[in-house]
Amino acid sequence: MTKSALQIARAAYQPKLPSALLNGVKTTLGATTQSVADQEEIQKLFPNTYGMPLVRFEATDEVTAYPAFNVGVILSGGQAPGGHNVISGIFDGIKRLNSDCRLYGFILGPGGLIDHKYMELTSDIIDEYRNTGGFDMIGSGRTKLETVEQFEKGYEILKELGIKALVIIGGDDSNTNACVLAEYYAAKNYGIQVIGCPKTIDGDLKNEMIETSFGFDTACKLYSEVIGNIQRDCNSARKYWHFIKLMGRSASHIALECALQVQPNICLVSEEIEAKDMSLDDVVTYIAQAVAARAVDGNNFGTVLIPEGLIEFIPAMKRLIAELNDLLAKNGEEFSHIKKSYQRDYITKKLSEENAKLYASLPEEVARQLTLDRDPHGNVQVSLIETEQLLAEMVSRKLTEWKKEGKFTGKFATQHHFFGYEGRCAAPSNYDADYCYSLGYTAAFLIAGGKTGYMSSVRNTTAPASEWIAGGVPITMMMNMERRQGKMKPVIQKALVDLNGAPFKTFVAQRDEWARKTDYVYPGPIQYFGPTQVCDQPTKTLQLEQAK
Ligand code: FBP
Repeated sequence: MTKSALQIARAAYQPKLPSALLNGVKTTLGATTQSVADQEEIQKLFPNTYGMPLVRFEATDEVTAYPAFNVGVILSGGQAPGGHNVISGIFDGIKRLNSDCRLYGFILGPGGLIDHKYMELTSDIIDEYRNTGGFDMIGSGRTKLETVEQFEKGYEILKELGIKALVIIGGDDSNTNACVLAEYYAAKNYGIQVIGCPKTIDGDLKNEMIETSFGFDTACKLYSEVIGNIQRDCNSARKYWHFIKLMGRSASHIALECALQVQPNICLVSEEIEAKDMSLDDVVTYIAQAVAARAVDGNNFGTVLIPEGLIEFIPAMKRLIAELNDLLAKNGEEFSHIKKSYQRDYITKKLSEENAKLYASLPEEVARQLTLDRDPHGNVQVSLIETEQLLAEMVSRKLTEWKKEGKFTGKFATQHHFFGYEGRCAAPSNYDADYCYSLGYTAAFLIAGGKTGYMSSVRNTTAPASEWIAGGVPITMMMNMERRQGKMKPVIQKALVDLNGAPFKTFVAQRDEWARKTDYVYPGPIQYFGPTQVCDQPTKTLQLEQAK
């Protein structure tokens, strides 16, 4: 495999570890825990893994000898920078406990466990992937581990390979499934532990004990670099408004973090739009007003950051999408035979008055996307809707009207961008390289300590790595009951942007100034070598959240 110069140099980087994990490690148990809500129901569903204590690892002079054991690892869901370092952390951690320990990777996500597709991860394989981005060492997948048949198929191969513990590296849903699996194996007395690791660029798997999900840091830094470059271009040419959609599924953490890093003219935050019950027209008017105000100063350019999940958070759009889902579920067959040019008319006639009006106001292409792009469950795939284009077109229409009324005197030309996939497999920043390696290492100690149903937790990460706090959090502690596909289910509570939190408040305090002035910041590319204030800074979100 041909390697870039950076890849070669970066392979030698030794990720930093909390000092508690460097020599002898002692386990301290904290108080017993409760789920964040619905305690009685969650306790009933998880009789073996509910209420367990918090675990904290501390340094000791005594070094314990452990018998050899085997571990399995799965990468689940979307890629996030640092996944390979979690695996190398597990590998180095278990080898330090006993050099005869073995690590097996299941191929292409949870599906590999069910289909018995795996490979042993030996030191030569691990060394190839240290500090690299991507999940290509073993691949990832989105198969959900949720049925007894799947658990039993998994057990067959785990038993065959003599695996004592399985580490599932995933987001909120994958870690929920990890906990269900832990409970199942515990109830069956199979002697197999399950440990979770918090992964997702979306940043929405966090709580009191999990400061951040890995990958968020690198992905946001990469997007901020590119947005910064666009801002410089935009401030040089002074002729375009750039509409930039950012990945992140429902939560707006990525958009907000990028805004804090680059100081754009506008950043929409879906959670705020929902809380204020804003309509699509309100959002469009808000942007158009900023464009018109800058035009008065002669600035016919700017940047607008848009979170991927925005559409779902506009209450009126949510209602329209729900009605469209039902309508197409009922009339899908008939609809598919209607000529393209009549399809919009057909839908409009069948919709309720309020939704018909909104649907009619949408640009042609977006209206088409809302009716055609559906997932296997019959839902509109909102991530495929070109929100950046939708908003740009609607703002343009509004400004044309305002021009006639004399309310807008400037020019309005647009460019659109979507940043997502290019950030998910970037080489992990020092923060993610260290954090992920520490998460993996911590998982190894949780396994050695016989823990199951825990998520690996590394906290205090705004301090130097030596002061990071490593331990484990019972996954049931993060759960509540939510309606999923018509049924109440125990799930890890998703963390959306907290409108009372420091990151959002900091943004709000400055956004009006950013909107009117040109106060761009150009963060530049992620630095892997150099002074710590350039290379090791965590995200602004984390710094603001952790500032005491
Ligand atoms: P995870 O939640 O599994 O980490 O995935 C994150 C994500 O990148 C979202 O931001 C995005 O909406 C989604 O994956 C895209 O999914 P896919 O990779 O299937 O296109």
